[in-house]
Amino acid sequence: MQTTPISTDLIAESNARNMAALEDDYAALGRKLERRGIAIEAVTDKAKGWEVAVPSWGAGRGGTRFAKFPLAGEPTNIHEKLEDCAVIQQLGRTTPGVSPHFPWDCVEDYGALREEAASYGLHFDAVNSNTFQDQPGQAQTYATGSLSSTLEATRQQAVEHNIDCIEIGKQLGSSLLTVWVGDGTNFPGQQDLGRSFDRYVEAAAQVYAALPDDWQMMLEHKMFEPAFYSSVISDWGSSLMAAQELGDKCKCLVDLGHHAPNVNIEQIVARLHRAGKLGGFHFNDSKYGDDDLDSGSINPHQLFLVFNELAEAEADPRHGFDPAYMIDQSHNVTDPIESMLSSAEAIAGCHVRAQLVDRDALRAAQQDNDVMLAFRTLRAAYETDVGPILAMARLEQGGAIDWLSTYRASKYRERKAQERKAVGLGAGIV
Ligand code: AFD
Ligand code: MN
Ligand code: MN
Repeated sequence: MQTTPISTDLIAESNARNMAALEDDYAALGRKLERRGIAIEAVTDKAKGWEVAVPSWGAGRGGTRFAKFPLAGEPTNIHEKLEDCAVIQQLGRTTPGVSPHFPWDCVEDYGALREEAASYGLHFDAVNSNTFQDQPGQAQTYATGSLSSTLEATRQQAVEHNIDCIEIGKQLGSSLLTVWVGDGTNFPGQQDLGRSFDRYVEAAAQVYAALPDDWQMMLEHKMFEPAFYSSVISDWGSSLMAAQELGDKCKCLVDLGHHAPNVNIEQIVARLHRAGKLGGFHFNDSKYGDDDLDSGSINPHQLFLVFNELAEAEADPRHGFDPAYMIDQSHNVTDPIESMLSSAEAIAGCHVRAQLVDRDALRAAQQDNDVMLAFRTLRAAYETDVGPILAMARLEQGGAIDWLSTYRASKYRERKAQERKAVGLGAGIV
């Protein structure tokens, strides 16, 4: 018997009110797609099989370097975060995976935590290590680096923490480790740019050596922040070099916000796929830097273009195709449950639109250098409103057609505000 934080009767009542309109819209879209030779049911089935993991840290209110504004009823520990993730999955039906972060989500008994997640119909996705922040009682500081530190003891501490994360992940049923380090410099001359990369690769190799056979490790690059002059794994080139040196079980993770504005991220996706090193994604959106805004809220077209490359990669797997999809964003002013439902829908929508691209026509137009036809072929898919497909996929899997009004009608957050202890004020991104 699964635990359902939102009343299934409430979902059913809400769906009953929205059913006729959805059936009407779905039938109209079905006829439109049929004219293009596409069977809507096949697309809906594809939508139903698609998943994106949510980050445990995304369940709480995030903040900026200046402030955090807590939300009454926001989760204060991994158990409450799981409950909120269960709400997201119950209503949206695309997010059964939760990506935990350590030591933020440390508990005594990981076997019990895994069962707790399963009781909600959830499982654990990639485990994330944290060597970008010092913890109380920690022997060495990461102030001047972790895996790339000039200090042997600091590197060793960072390696051991990553290995601990693998051990926890095994108990949670995960098979992926994501490594993002804040290592870098704020001053020219502060560190040797070549040797810091050498040290990173050498230390990361010790983590790699601890990976079980069926595990993968993903390196997450980021151009800047917390270091503002240089970062050790600053870009996909550095990430790819390190992943290639480390071995087959190491791949690159693309966080959409970790690039300079206007960088052609979809091309990076195509390049990493070509190299057999496309490990996965952290979805979010940005306008200026690593803003961690909600996926698809600023530049939905870019998100679509990324998914177009993914659909292309899936059709032509080369070395294989199995990227890990995750959300990684910071919700500063919204209810994180609403933001993640909205984001998961935006991401799934781009996945579905990419399925609608007439790939044979696109390739033929590309081959013929028919620029306008190639562009319009892609654009036809982007401009298709796939909302009815997403809503039908939710409905058929027990979710809510209109997740926002259903969630608000449930008064979930108001109830949690009565039950949960208040979180403190303070600043900090996460
Ligand atoms: C960071 C990085 C990385 C990290 C997370 C923690 O994107 O994924 O684990 O956010 O908040 O900006
Ligand atoms: Mn990230
Ligand atoms: Mn980030």
